[in-house]
Amino acid sequence: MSELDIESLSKEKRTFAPISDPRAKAYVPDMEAYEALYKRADEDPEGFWAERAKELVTWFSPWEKTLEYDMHKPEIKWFAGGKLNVSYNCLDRHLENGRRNKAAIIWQGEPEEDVKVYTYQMLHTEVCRFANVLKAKGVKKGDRVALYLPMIPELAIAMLACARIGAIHSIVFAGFSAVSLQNRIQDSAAKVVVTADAVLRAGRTIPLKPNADEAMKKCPSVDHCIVVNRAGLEVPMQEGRDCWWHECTHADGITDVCEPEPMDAEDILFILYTSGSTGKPKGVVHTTGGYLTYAAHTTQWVFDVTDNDVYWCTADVGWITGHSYIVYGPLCLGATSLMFEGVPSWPGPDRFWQVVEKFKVNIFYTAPTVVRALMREGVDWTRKHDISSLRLLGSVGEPINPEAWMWYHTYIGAGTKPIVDTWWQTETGGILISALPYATTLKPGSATKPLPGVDAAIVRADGSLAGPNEGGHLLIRKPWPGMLRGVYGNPERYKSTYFQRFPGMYESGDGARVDDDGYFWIMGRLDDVINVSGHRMGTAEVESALVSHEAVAEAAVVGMPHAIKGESIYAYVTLKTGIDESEDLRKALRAWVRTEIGPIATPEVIQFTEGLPKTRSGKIMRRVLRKIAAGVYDDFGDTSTLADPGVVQDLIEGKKDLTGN
Ligand code: 6R9
Repeated sequence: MSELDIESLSKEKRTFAPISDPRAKAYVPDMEAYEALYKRADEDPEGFWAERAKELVTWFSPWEKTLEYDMHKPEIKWFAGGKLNVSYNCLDRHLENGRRNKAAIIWQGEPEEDVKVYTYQMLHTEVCRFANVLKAKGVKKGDRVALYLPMIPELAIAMLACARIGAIHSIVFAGFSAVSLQNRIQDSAAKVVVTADAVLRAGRTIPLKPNADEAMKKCPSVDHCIVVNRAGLEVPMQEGRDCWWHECTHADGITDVCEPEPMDAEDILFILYTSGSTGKPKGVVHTTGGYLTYAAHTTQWVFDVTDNDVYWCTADVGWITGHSYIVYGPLCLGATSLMFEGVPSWPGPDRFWQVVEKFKVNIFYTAPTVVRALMREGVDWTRKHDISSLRLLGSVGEPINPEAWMWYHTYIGAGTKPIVDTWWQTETGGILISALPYATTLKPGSATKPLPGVDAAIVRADGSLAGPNEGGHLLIRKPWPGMLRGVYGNPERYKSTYFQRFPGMYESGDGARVDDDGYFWIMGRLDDVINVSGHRMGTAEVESALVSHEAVAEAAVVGMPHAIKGESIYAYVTLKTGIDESEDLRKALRAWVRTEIGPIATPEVIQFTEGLPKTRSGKIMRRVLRKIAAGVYDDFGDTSTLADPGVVQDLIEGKKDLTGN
């Protein structure tokens, strides 16, 4: 890795000092407090986490040992021997502590008039009922239950019902295909599938049950399928296997009384499949005590969620962000979590701000791709609504380029509200690197600093520590409670993916550098780094430069094979609405990147495109872009997770028009 060019790539110099907490209630009120907590957690991690676990979680019986670990093996145990139940912590205890009639979940369906509010008491009742249904279907502690549902309250209810009886949920995002669902059910040998007749999305009704039917044909482990009636569609129900949610929850003998199962801290809470750089998706395993502690802890410190807040995380519960920051973290704290079924662009690009205004949302957590999409539509849409209730903004999923950050800060945050750019992964269970809202000076595009208790380091390929501003592998050197405990059914892959290359440390797969102030700058997945004439460059940084041009809405950059340079830069660029493609603009953009970053970053090819191949969670499928850039038009691998598979053909046509092959 060449250190110099990475240093020269860091152009961003703006800083934003923290505002003081208007309510003077912040958990980490200033930088001094952060430093003290960081030191404390570093010197005595067991003491620090034991304190947090006792404060945030109600335990049926105490643990024997706070932490036992060997990151070489790897084997990690937090709070082993301690007994607790996640659903008890998210529900029952709030019935006694004054929150019984508080809104736990405010659900806004895609149609404006579809709103449901579940108080903690109401949610408790529904969870107990559904837990009893699962039991009646023969589900026992340790059995797997696949949840293939849209963003409806039943999804949260089913998760908590599994947790209540000790069943392991495996949520499969409803945008996944039948084959993807089938693979995931097979890998975990799920006994029960919970699904819905359809998904409502951008005004359309998309049947879902047929996918589940198709998948279940090849899943002998499945005995039962429970179907939520979301859209009133006619669906074929298989006698003996399928039943309607609204019928089985009110069948004879199903009561709303269900004792929570005492679970060991290290019993599995859930499996969530995530894609690696190669091969089939991995079933990331999270356990009970450490995960819950970590989700609640980070929700409290990073989002500063307090009792009176309306907190909205716009992720889908099908991803880890929804698990930790729509359901488990907020509900463990007794907060009010807004769950939204719709999309940001329908019926208009102001839908999010309309929802913020309607419920007076205080804390708002979304993804950079959303920010860029809304930025592209222009600021007038945000001005249609009173969004002054917002006091804290968050970002997750990919590096947020400084231009998008500035837009978010200026137009959504009124130039004053803190933005927490949170770096973490499915595997980490919760946020590892992030600003703390009232303590950290912000730098647009930097996730800032590791949270207390997170020992993050940047190392070179040979394992030695990288210096300031030198890009390298982002590793975590000590265990934290939320970390994954395995790859389901595949201990070998668990070890080889995360703990082998740098023995004794967790390898995130991301590249990053730390600047002179100790701020972390995530450069993206290491496989997204381009090597031009031996110069290594983060695709994110080139994209960021492109997007900072006034004509550009979005950009994706990949490496393409080059006879002399090894690799050169290929940029896919989406222009803002109303801007025309032209050769002059192409030249202007190349010049722009040259002046923003330097000649080595000049794109060899710029292809204008209407859209980029994005997964439904908003991640750009770079693998596909790399192939097209290289002129390889087949063998794209699994593209079933693309939101709009048609984009691929458009890109191929565009490439051929541009380069003639
Ligand atoms: C939570 C989540 C994980 C990957 C991760 C990294 C990227 C996430 C980021 C970020 C820069 C941030 N990523 N947050 N990159 N800044 N704030 O997204 O989990 O779906 O497993 O993705 O996303 O590359 O390695 P997951």
